[in-house]
Amino acid sequence: MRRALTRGVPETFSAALYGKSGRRPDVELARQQHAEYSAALGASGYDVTILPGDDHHPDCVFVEDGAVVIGEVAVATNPGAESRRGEVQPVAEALGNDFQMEWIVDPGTLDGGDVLVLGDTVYIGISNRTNQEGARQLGKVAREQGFRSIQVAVSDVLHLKSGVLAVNAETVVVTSGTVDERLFEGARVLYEHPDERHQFSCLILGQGRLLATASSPLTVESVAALGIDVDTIDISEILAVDGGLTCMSILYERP
Ligand code: CIR
Repeated sequence: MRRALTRGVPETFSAALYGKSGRRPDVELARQQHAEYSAALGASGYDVTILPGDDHHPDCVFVEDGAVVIGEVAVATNPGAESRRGEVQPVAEALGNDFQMEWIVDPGTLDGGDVLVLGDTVYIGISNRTNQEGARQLGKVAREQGFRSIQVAVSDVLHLKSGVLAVNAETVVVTSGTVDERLFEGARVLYEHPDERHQFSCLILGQGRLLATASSPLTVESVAALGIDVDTIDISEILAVDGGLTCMSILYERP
């Protein structure tokens, strides 16, 4: 069965962290957009579990940052932002029903948004949130699960997946200047259209389908030209606080 873990938008979402190009989001609109997102996952055949939002953690909707599934294990993270550490436990408990759990521990820090799995490679971003020790701990788990791991320096954006996202098993879309795309050897590299910088985000839904941001039509056009079936969704309030489409869920498959 294909499962999706998501988490509701808390009342305090307008206090979510955001960087230099961000702004305070509208909570009601974010809730509508999150409901549409969860509905899109359900319509694609996922069994969706929505954990309740936690008003003490404005960023809790970004459930991807709390845990990473690699092979047969789920790794609970140690988020780089102190204010987000308390988000991890409920996510780990939910995944603990389906997976053996591992943990990233101090002095290692790691956010799930810094982890991109492509084929048998786990790319781990070194960012303001994920440090080398966190990447080392995750790399060890990845190797034990039969993957290789590669560290990627991330500039100008919050996470690795703010700068590079997979649109299928062999293609990535890169925001120029955020990562060294030569590290993705073997993958086809497309670029986010320069007029849509930091607007493109996507989530592979499986069965040849992709969910992508409505705010990046030119980039979506270049992805669709590869023969990928793309549905679009408006997530303006999520993008406002440096979120994207991968960050609102953890997708996995269990028998
Ligand atoms: C943060 O700054 O931590 C949140 N406002 C956004 C996190 C987005 N996470 C992700 O893309 N994996």
